[in-house]
Amino acid sequence: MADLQRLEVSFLTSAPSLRKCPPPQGPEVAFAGRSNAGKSSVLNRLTGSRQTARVSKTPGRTQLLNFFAVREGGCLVDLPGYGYAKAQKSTQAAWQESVNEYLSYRENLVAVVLVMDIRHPLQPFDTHLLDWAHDSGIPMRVLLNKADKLKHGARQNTLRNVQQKLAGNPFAQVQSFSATSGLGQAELLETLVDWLVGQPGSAAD
Ligand SMILES: Nc1nc2c(ncn2[C@@H]2O[C@H](COP(=O)(O)OP(=O)(O)OP(=O)(O)O)[C@@H](O)[C@H]2O)c(=O)[nH]1
Ligand SMILES: [Mg+2]
Repeated sequence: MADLQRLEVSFLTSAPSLRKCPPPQGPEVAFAGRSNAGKSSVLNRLTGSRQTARVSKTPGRTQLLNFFAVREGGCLVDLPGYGYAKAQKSTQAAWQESVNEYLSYRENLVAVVLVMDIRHPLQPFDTHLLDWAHDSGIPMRVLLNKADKLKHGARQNTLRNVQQKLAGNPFAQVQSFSATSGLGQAELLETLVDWLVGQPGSAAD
């Protein structure tokens, strides 16, 4: 398990709301973040398949909560992006409501991967989610995704800045990532496996 290269997942179901989510089975890790930050691309990178989750150049691609069962145990959930301005206001409100509800009440949610574009870190939605995770004691891995878009120095500067800003939150860890190049993949995989398989009541017990 230590040198796992990718996660084997199978699509389970899509849900428009918390009520329609599948019955909890094992620990769940959700991928949250602003629209277009690369949540679905990160998932595809982790599974080694471009087909796991739908990716688009147009923000607002993921409009439902998409559940993927992980072979080793537990589930990954691709959430609709926050702040997609072009969606109809009513549609956007419905997605955000379903995401908020899911994050607040999903009983088997054990951790969140917060995906940000490294060029635009810590937008209002991100800090809101980080505050919520801090208050709820939910572990969070912050990904500075699209790191391939920055040179090494700029990447390191952003990483340091974000680390400093989150220094007071013991539940949040930050890392650089690139869904395109695979940078940071091994580090993230190790954490995910820990969350999914290292939990009481999961397949490893
Ligand atoms: N260069 C680069 N582009 C990326 C990376 N990750 C994602 N992208 C691109 O960013 C765009 C949005 O990616 P998605 O994975 O669909 O983003 P999302 O966060 O799932 O978006 P929503 O479903 O709208 O919330 C696509 O054009 C991706 O190819 C990355 O690490 N590097
Ligand atoms: Mg998506």
